[in-house]
Amino acid sequence: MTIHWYPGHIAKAERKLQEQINLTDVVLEVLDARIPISSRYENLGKFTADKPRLLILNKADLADPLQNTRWKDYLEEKIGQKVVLTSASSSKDISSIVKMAVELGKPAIDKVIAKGRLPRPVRVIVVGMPNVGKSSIINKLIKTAKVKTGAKAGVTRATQWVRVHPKMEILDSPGIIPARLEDQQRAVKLAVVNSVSEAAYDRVEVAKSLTGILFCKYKDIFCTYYKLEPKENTPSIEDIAQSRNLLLSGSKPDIDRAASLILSDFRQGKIGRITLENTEEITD
Ligand SMILES: Nc1nc2c(ncn2[C@@H]2O[C@H](COP(=O)(O)OP(=O)(O)OP(=O)(O)O)[C@@H](O)[C@H]2O)c(=O)[nH]1
Ligand SMILES: [Mg+2]
Repeated sequence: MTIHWYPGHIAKAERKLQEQINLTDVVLEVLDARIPISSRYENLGKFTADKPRLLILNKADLADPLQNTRWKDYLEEKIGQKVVLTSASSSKDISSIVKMAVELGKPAIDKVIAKGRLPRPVRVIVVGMPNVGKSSIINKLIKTAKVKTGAKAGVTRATQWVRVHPKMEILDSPGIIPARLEDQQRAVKLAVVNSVSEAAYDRVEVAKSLTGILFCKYKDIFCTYYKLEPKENTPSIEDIAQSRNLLLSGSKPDIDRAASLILSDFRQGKIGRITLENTEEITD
């Protein structure tokens, strides 16, 4: 299968990302909790240099709770990065993001003070692959600030910086990391979570791959949801079309509709809370 990618766009997006990161003290790196390996941008360090980073595993509400804990522990213990699990449905994790970011940015502010200048708020940017939830996180941060500061909302917007806390400002523009798609298995997972434009892949192929992963990792949940007999081999898209009564004339299974259904069921969390990658799969 081929999922296409566009090197020209990537070069341009990376230049913009670098410009934005240069303006900040702390980088909030957002991953999709369902694919913490594939949604990670391995070259981010090249752009952030030695700037502190805070990892956010977003869409935690759609991911497997057990895996969420494992991933958080793994990343904190083995890689030594601070991790916060977040989800759109909850605002309580926002205060811990602010607290940690302010802490991580303290050395940068100390430098400002050492130069004899007045202290300023820590400057933060949110960075991540398409669709991981960057705008949602920014909006939640801004909304929290609006609630807190009441009538002062909007005052700090002038220079693209939004003050979300007396000690923290956020760049009101997410750094989008283009999906590099040389690795097709990774490309499939990015397509599954909607990080890749729909025009770039074949839905039936991606649905087949997703079915394979779900059958391997979450056999019972998967088979129960689609009312399939748990057989030895991965069920086909045709099996799912039959089971869901998605038929064309002459009772032929409608594999296009079945593929779309599987993808949308997964994306909406209907099949269950699922994580497609576990810590043992880390290779580097
Ligand atoms: N279930 C769930 N959905 C989320 C969460 N965060 C974001 N979403 C949804 O995911 C979709 C993408 O969210 P955005 O905040 O637009 O993502 P983004 O990273 O800004 O996307 P781009 O700007 O395209 O790169 C939206 O439909 C959100 O409602 C979450 O934690 N849980
Ligand atoms: Mg966005």
